[in-house]
Amino acid sequence: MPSLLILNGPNLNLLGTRQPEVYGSTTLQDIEDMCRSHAAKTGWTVDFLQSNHEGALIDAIHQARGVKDGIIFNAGAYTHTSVALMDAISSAEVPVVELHLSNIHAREAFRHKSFIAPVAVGQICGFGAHGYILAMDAMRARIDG
Ligand code: CA2
Repeated sequence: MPSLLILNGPNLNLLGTRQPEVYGSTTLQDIEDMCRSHAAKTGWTVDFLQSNHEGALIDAIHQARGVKDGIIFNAGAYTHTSVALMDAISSAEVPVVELHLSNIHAREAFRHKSFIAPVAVGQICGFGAHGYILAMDAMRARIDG
């Protein structure tokens, strides 16, 4: 069974509790449940992790090396700032799909820049919580060839 890490960055633990007009009313727990149920249907083993700490996200990427078949990564605001996360992905040798709930390209200019995009296999954004399912299917298609 292919093994997937779904990794979520800073402030995503607040989903569904604030700014529903931007991020929707789905909580991160709802998203985890949705991903686990999709994984059970499609034959994935899934680990789901959220951290507000850049170093913890880097550690999770390092630990995925040689163990996980893919990572779906919503790096939150670190997307737009973190060379360290970009370097971690580059050295991990695990395919990463970059994921955002909102369409970062339709928002403030500072959100248009992604340090994750150049080292990701692709980017999904703007589809809200459903984006996680799209990302899982995209990763699966890539792994299955
Ligand atoms: O659209 C996305 O998924 C983002 O990664 C979300 C980040 C944002 O900085 C990125 O530009 C795009 C922000 C996550 C914060 O989530 C909150 C949820 C509820 C209340 C406050 C923040």
